[in-house]
Amino acid sequence: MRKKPLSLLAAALLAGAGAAALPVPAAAAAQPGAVIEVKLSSGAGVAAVRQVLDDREITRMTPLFAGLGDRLAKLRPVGTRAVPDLARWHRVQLAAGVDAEAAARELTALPEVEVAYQRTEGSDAVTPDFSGQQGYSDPASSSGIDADYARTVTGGKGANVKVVDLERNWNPQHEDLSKLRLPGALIANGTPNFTPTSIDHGTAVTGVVGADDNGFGVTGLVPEAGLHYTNAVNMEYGYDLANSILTAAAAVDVGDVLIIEQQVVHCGNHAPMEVWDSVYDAIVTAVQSGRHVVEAGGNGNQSLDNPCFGARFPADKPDSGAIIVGAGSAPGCTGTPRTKLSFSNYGSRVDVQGWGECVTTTGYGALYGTGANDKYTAGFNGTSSASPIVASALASLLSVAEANGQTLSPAQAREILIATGTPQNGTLEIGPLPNLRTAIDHYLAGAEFPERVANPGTRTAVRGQVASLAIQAWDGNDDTLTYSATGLPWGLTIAPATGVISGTPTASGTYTVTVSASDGAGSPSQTTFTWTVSNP
Ligand SMILES: [Ca+2]
Ligand SMILES: [Ca+2]
Ligand SMILES: [Ca+2]
Repeated sequence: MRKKPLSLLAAALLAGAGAAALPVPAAAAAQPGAVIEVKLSSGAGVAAVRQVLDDREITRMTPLFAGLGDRLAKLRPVGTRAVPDLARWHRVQLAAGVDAEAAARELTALPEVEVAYQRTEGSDAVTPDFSGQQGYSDPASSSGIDADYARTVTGGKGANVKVVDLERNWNPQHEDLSKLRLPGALIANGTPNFTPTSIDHGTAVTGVVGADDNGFGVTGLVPEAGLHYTNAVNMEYGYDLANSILTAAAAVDVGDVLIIEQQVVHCGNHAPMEVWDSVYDAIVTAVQSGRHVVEAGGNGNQSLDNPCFGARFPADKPDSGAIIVGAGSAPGCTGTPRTKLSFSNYGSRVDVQGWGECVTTTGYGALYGTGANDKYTAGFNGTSSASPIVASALASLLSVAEANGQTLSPAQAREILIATGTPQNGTLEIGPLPNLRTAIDHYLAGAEFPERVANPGTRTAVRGQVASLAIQAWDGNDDTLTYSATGLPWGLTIAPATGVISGTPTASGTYTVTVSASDGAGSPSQTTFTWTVSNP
């Protein structure tokens, strides 16, 4: 840290007694008054100005164009049209405290004055404020996540959490993304190899989360959150997302948030990245260590309940713990708000939705842009635009909880967002839209949140052969859950404390099984599935 220079006053005192009288420090001088530009009437003299303003009110009065001197002569008119008489213009510097508006009005009223007005200053062409177009921040009644409300709650701007965006490229030089320029913003996975064509994508995602709250451009939903980015591609190994996840998770703390902004083709179209086994294991590792993972649901218009993805998504493995995000329609864009957009993946594994269209943020440039670093769009879309909206809602909730001395677990936070969200429209499942007002208010009030049990999908077993299935359920309070089941195949039982069904089926047939998980409050959560036991 640099030493603060001595003030003039202190320096003069140190020079010793007998030094010359101190000049008035600049800071103590009066603020300058306003400037009025006056154009006198033809033939009138400056004495007219003195009819309105006396010497105490005027600091200085000079001809406005006097400084040009002989150069004005070079601007000889070439036509016959009358030219302005520039000599009639004067610049009046008012003393501090003089009412410029009143002075200009009185001057204008004089017959000797043609026009008089207070000089205003022009400004650089700066980016307009587009925050009014960020409808996703609006209250739930307008199909937003109500970050507007969250900003009024201690911690609600995200100050207590970090958010890491995992993808291919960003523009850290963007005028509205100063946080990407902070030391440590890049959490590098190896030597980054940024994909040039992806620069707008990461710029748009990070803008939704953390664009500067500075009066121009856009404002991030959690503008006080730590904003970081991790490259999915590196010089050493090429595409390396699984390592990106673990690198980012290790660089942040328990209770922080990762966003996976990538998708991969599986079962014929785009799917969430966790269908890739190494990515799944990386996600599970991150979530089990208390990091929250938000994962784009993918733009494949596929049901994740399709058996191609396994009896349950993905590949019949347990729920990874990531929050999988679907893309819902935005109000005033293409359809009924909060319905599945045509391209969005859907199904029971999709937890919550965000706006998948008409998202105003940094990057691209169709809304505004004079150069590479001041581009904005009003049309960011896909599960790519939905995910940072959900991640921001999550970060805000987590940060409010931290402000109250509590670190929410990934399961707990996911359940709160689901339980308090604004229900979706339409029947193809993309989950509710987070509603921060309800989530935060209920959390702060110590509300009871429900448990939720996942459907394990259609099961098969063979008579006489050992079978096992772990039922998964979660609770917004992290309450201890008790499991029970009806309709199990003969020979199978469920462990009340763990939800593990096990045993050896003794009779073939098709069984309709209903499992329940209860947190002891209200009614239990139930799900029903078919279990077919075949003969060996
Ligand atoms: Ca801004
Ligand atoms: Ca509960
Ligand atoms: Ca319950």
